[in-house]
Amino acid sequence: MPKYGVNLLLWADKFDRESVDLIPKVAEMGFDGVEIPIFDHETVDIRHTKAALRDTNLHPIGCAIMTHDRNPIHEDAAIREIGKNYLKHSIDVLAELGGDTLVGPVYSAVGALVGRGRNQQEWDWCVDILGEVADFAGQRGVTVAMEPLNRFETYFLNIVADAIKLSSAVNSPFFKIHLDTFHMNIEEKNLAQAITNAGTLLHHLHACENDRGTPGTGLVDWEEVFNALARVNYDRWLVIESFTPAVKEIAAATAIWRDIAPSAEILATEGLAFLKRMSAKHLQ
Ligand code: LER
Ligand code: MN
Repeated sequence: MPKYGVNLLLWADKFDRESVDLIPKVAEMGFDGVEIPIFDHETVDIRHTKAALRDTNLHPIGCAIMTHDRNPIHEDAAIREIGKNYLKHSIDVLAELGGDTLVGPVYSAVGALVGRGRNQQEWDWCVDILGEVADFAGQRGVTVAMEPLNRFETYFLNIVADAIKLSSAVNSPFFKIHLDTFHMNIEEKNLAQAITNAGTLLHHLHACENDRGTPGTGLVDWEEVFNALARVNYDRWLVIESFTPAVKEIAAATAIWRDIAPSAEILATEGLAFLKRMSAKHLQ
């Protein structure tokens, strides 16, 4: 059976001492794990986070984000190096918290669009850096799963077919694929086929509605999605990732301009109940 998580970006735009207090709340809602945005290592309070995870029995998943000044495909070698070191440091932080999965668009800065598609040089830089990062992760018992994003957030990786290519170029058992049904709904021709093609490379799933509202209330064909997850014997994380206008920085970065659910709590609890119902039906 899969495990269920929610990304803390639903309530907070950074992970600091204050957001550690969200961990018991997530546990009370019935989740098995919590996806922690490891955006700024300085703000992560390792000691309190470990204590909260231990007390609640929640499992941590790390979520990384690349920015303009830490970007594995930037033309400035110093910025590529900062991107690589940021990923390694995130892996260390996650391992210290007891986690084994680092997810997100680890290949390029989110929102960096350059008016063309990716080029071979960027691909080669990315393969080199992610290869080194995957080795580093493997030595610490961590797997990195890269997330294709829609065309408005990245030009580097939009579809599963390209994620499979990147995975085979990096060629590491510690480098896999993270899919997000919100992005897939924009980019893929067929969600079920894309999941089936990812197969055993699929390591993490953001189970998100087409409008990032409560899973099960929109256009995503969840019957098809869960049928495909069953076909590939998926038994890893199903994580709800959404954002609200109240969390201003993340809302701006993800273009959330209106309420897409009655509240963050309703989105999380009703979304979780829906995912559990779908799993019970399809994933035995
Ligand atoms: C952003 O659109 C997203 O899906 C996140 O998982 C990446 O930061
Ligand atoms: Mn996502």
